[in-house]
Amino acid sequence: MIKKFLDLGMQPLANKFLTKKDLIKKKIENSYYLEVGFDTKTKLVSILHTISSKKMFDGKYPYRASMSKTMLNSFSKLADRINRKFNPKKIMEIGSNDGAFIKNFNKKNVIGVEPCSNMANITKKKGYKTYADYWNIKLAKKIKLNNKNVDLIYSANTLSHIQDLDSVFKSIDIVLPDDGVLIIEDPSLLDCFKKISYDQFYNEHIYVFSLLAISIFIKKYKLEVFDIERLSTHGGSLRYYIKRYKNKKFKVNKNVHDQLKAEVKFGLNKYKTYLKFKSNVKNSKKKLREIFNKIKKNNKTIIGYGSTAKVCTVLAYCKIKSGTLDYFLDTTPNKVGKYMAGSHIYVKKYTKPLTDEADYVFLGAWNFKKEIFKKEKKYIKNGGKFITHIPFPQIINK
Ligand code: JHZ
Repeated sequence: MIKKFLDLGMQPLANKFLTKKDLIKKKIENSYYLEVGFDTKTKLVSILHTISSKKMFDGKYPYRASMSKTMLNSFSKLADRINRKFNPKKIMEIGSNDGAFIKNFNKKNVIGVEPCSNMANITKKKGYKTYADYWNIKLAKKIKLNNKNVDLIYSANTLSHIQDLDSVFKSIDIVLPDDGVLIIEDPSLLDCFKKISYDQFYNEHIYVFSLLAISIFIKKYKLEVFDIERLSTHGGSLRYYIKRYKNKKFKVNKNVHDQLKAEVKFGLNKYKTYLKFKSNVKNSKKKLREIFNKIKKNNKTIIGYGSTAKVCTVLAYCKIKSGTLDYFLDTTPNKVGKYMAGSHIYVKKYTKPLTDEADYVFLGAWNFKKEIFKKEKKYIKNGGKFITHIPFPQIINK
């Protein structure tokens, strides 16, 4: 039974940036109700009203994983580990985006699957075989036919974006050989709850997974998690190493049991934990609004850093008016010069480390705090102040 626990109000499609022309023409922007529920039986946490993938993941998709050194490092480290541990013949990545992961491999040994044609074109141009399509049974059959030797499937920050998880795993079942390995990684529900990062919920993120839920779900496909890695990326992610039951090559690592224990100890299996999260989120909203209101009352300026999908949830849920922030800085070419969905805050190109652009900088990309603070150490040394809402709204300079 799915029990609702969070109501984040009406939300725009986070990655639908608007042009100046759109604003002049008063283009109608659709908004969608964002509510989140917990399935007491399957332990899956999902948003309750979903939007078709075609509306969200198209040829204008702006997000590029390569824009962050943190992500590039994480993918290159994983590529080394994969080669050392599994020595695969051929790797398939579901959701290859702009190639941040596959570029670590020889073109002959890796293929990508990416429905956003603009992203798929980037990897195609670099010579990587890329299927510009949604991950489904039809595509899986085609891939199996043409790439008999795929023995490792990887997918980062993608499976949480696909509503029909049965179709996802049926398709994986077609391609994965008996001794193959499946590695998936997505934001972790435990981290999300501990950090009160309610902004992990937006229309693209249909699920925020826990090991608890993944383990239950994959049982029907006779799959099991045999190893995990806790990652700091995207605000705290889990990387799941999965194999078929019949594959006896790998033993289930103790860290899998430890993570399950930690999730149960925190209460991810109980609805009351979800109600506590709801109350934490409400308090977070109140406090963030107070901080912004106080700063604006004192006639100080605020800009944003990182026009993330996540920050759209925050701005809409906390009802932060567009005039509160002068603009957002971002490095992503497809976002720069456009306006953010919902709030219509302008996205300005990041060209150099901060000096005295504003009195306060709101950390939209809070998940890259370490990388950003390293880049902006001079600004911080000179007294520059950041605002963050993670794990609770506050002004920080370290
Ligand atoms: P970032 C996207 O979410 C969407 P977002 C998607 N649904 C998902 O699951 C995750 O990614 C994986 C900018 N930036 O990664 C770049 C700077 O400008 O937190 C990005 O626009 N300077 C697929 O959008 C944004 O911040 C910097 O120094 O929430 C980061 O977006 C750095 C480090 C980033 O994902």
